[in-house]
Amino acid sequence: MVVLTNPSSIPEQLSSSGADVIPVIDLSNPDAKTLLVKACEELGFFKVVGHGVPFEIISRLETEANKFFSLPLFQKEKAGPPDPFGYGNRSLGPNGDVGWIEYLMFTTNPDFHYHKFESVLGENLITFRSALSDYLSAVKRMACEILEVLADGLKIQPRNTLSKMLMDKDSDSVFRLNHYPPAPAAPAAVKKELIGFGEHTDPQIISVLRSNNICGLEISSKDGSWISVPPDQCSFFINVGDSLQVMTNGRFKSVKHRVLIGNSKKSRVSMVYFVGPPLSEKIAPLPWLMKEEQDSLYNEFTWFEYKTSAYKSRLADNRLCLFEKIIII
Ligand code: GA4
Repeated sequence: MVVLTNPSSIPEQLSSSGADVIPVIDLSNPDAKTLLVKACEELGFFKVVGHGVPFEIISRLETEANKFFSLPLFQKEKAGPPDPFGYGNRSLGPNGDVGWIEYLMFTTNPDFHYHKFESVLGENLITFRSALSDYLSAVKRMACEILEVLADGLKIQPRNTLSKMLMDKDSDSVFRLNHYPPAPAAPAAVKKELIGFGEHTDPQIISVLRSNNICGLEISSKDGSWISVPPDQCSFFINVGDSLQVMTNGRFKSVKHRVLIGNSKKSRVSMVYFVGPPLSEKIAPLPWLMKEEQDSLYNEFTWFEYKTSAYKSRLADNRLCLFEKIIII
């Protein structure tokens, strides 16, 4: 199936290279806290270097992902359909969205039962699980550090105010392995706008993305133009999600992003850790960030309520507007 954008919208969708505009933050830099806050306010997106995650851990999981995605379709389908965990192909979410993608979704809960994968992976399940679990632990540690440095930058105390939602045993974080196959043979003009993952914002707190060196990710800038993100297989990219936008009362921007399939003959493989709070967590502006008499822009809700509402929406919908306060002047 070929997924095309509406041709009439192509002129506004031209993208520019983000090489100069995407902040690159070294976590070991003493100024990291100030730079993180600035990046979250201005773009809602940044690249992390000096993160301390060994490349060996990343490449082991990439190898396992490649092995899985190169299996015949009928085998992979045994691990699907996603409920929302498991294998998915073309279809994204429960409401009719599609993309040029296949993927695996997992909870990050270490007790996750892999029975859906047993018959597909056979003996390789042990290697797969070990690569996945090492990756999740390393990235969780890094995400925790980022959230603590962010809390420092925002002058929030204690510094685990944000990270405790990730470290909580009931944290509702999820992980996805995406495989974007090369575009099918088609005239160049058609291939140009093949959508891998349509535009959307992430509902969670932050998302931690790593991909191989194939381009395709684009983020939306303040003026609505698309910025293409030069891939970097050694770094992580972080985007602000809807929940962090609410917790900062709109100061941080939940960044709209999408994946387009270019002309590469190679697949794009990405791994995304979506940092989610426990289901019962109240998502509301953090009191430290509210000036006297400042009103919340949002009605209070729990992560469970937001997630439930998100799963009823289409990918490109603005999910936060349902929770915005109507202010009568
Ligand atoms: C977007 C961010 C994450 O990939 C995700 C996606 C989820 C899914 O693929 O099941 C959703 C999408 C995402 C938001 C709206 C709903 C749910 C697909 C969709 C159409 C795993 C998530 O948490 O929300």
